[in-house]
Amino acid sequence: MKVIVLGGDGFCGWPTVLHLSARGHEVVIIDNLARRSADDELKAGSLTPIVSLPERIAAWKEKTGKDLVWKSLDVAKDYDALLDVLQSFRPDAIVHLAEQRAAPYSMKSPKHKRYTVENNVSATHNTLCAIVESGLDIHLVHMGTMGVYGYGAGGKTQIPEGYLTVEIPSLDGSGPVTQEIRHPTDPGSIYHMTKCLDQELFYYYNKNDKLKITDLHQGIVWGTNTDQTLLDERLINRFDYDGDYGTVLNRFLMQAAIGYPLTVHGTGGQTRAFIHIRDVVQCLTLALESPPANGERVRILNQMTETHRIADLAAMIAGMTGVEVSFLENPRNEAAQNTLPAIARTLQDMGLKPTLLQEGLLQEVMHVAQRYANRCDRERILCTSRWKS
Ligand code: USQ
Repeated sequence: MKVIVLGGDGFCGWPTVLHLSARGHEVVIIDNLARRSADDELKAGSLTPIVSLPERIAAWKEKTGKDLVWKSLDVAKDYDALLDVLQSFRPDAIVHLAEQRAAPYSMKSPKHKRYTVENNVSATHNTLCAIVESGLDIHLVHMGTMGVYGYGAGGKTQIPEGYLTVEIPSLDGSGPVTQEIRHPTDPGSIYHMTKCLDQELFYYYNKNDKLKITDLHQGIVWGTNTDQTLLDERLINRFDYDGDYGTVLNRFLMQAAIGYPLTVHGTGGQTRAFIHIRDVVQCLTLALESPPANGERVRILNQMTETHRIADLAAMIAGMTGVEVSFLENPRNEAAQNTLPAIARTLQDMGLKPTLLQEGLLQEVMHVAQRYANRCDRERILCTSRWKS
């Protein structure tokens, strides 16, 4: 299969590129290195030492003999160049990971809010528009988020995979009409809001232009490496631990590795969905290799393997490593506690074999967080981005 990976240099993108290439797919990376620019802006970098994208590509060629092509363009701005790549490469599928993906970064300032909305919404719309203009039969696989459903109290009903069956009173009083609608959205940050807006774009282009679209509602990713990124240190994936881009579990693992009290926001009663990076690449591949049928509505799959309360995660890591836990004032505007009963069956039915926390946590602390602990800048750990001034 010919696949374009938008955002192929990023945290989920790079291991996806390698996994697809290893499976024999022909891969073109489109990336403007925005994630690396954010490192420069924030004066924070990956805990793991990542080499430049051309060096990554050369290392992959050296190790496997396989070619990767990189096109440097901004999907949100360079529409004509994007269309040119589609028309010359003629992909069967596009994996869309070209969005600013950090909630705290999206909330830092008006400038960051506007950048996140402009970049994410335009990147998605340009991609959809270019697929239609190319006239090609391209399956779009998009990385969405479990955060579109919201993290209210929950508990009384289950979160479905995208669609809810509802009953609406009929006009003639002949009994309720049953209908399937998309689950209501309830974003908790500007970043999460952009993924809600993406859903409207997908709905329209699927309805009007019959585009084949899979929207993966992903949980919080943890872990660093996959079989391919472990082949050579130059192929290592990035590991974000800073207050803007680091996600909670990887942050806790790094904090444990350097003996920094675990930074639980509020009481830690927040329940969130999690998935290992190995499973991310499996899921994306499963979705790509079995596209929706022509004419099928937007396929929405929940991409997560387990749910945990933040305080429980902290207690688990503290128990494993002896590090202290500190409960900080929550910089976010979010429910102090919630449950998250979500269905995530389809990808497992399609063949996903999950890596669960119990199996992978200790390995991650030892092999990644401890190994590169000396690269950590303690000044970058705390979250400085606030949801309300
Ligand atoms: N949290 C802490 N301590 C920390 C960092 C975070 O207690 O040091 C808490 C947050 O307050 C929040 C939870 O942990 O309640 C999750 O925060 P996070 O930064 O790990 O994840 P989030 O901001 O929700 O976003 C991340 C990714 C995003 C992805 C999303 C999946 O950045 O790309 O879409 O996870 S989900 O949350 O399931 O929507």
